[in-house]
Amino acid sequence: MKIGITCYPTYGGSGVIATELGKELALRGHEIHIISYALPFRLSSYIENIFFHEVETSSYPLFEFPLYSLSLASKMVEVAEFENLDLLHVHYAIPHATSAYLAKEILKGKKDLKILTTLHGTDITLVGLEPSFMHLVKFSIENSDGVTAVSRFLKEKTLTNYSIEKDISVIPNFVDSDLYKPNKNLEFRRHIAPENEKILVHTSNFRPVKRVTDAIRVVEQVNREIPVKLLLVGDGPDRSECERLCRQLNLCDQVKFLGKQEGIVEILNAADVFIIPSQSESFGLAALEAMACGLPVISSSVGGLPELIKHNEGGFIAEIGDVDRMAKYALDLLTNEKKYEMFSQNARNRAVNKFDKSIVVPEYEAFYKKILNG
Ligand code: GMT
Repeated sequence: MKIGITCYPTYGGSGVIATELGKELALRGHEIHIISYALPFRLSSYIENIFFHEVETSSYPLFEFPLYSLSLASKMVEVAEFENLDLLHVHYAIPHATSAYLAKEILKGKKDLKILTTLHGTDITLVGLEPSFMHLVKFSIENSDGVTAVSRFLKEKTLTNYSIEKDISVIPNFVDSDLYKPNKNLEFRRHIAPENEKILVHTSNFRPVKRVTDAIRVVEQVNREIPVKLLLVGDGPDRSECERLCRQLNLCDQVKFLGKQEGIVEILNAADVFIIPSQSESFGLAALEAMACGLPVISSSVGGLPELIKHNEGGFIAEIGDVDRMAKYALDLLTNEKKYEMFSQNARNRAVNKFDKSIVVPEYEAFYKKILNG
């Protein structure tokens, strides 16, 4: 198949899934055309069968605001026509699904360009709910040829919040478990913490929805009982607030801010437990990547996280903001070697058996075929 993929190219789960999907589809012999304003960060080297088309926006002085959605639609038309695409798979509804709809309409009569929209999370649960976007998101979803959501939670939210009756298929996030695998990184670990210390890790974009300060409060409590470090990977609007909290709680030695990092597998493998205390999380790709590396996960009980993490098997789930309980769970795991080993193995097994790319990518392929034949 000849497939166009549009996504946000910078940090963020939807861009990661879109790019990894493109890479895997290319390996399976499909021709992939990525259409975005920059090269996705996970596409760092040349891969056969993948072509990148950059969307440029006009800087004409009359346009006080860049017309990205329109430039994107124009580029979609151009690529679909000249590369003879079979379908366009857009990740994150705003504005990608709307631009795709426009492209499809422009091409009518010349070709029937099929559109598949994958909903990822904040496009539905946060941004899409803003009154200025609500009608646009509903319209764009209803006019896609196929729609997928990354969890049952997100599917239900979409149907109820936007009063949509369209069929939405659930295709979860996936991980390359040959790459994300247990491979204890003792060298890196020694740089971070002495041998007797345990290490918690959290990766995110430090947006308020991630509640990163909860992870710090958990570490404060755990550290009263056993020596522990927290690795914070990523950057974003809440980072300064987190740094301030560490100073206030006298935890500057305990909490290490690593900023944005490329070598996530190595960092995960230097840690013991992954913590994700989010306010809202439609799937939790970062937690899946940690599980694949054999890290038990402590999470909040929101969104799609309970679909990913089996409570009391490969991790623990607590109410949003219940820092006391999260700290208890962390201590339970970090002070009980046998239990830890069992949870670690369960986490890895669940990632491999349910969410490996070899299981999930064929689901997308089957969905493409269904749309093209429908
Ligand atoms: O808001 C974010 O965390 C980024 C966002 C994205 O679209 O890049 O992540 C969402 O999509 C990921 C991939 O499907 C999911 O794993 C994340 O759970 C989801 N984030 C939220 O729902 C907050």
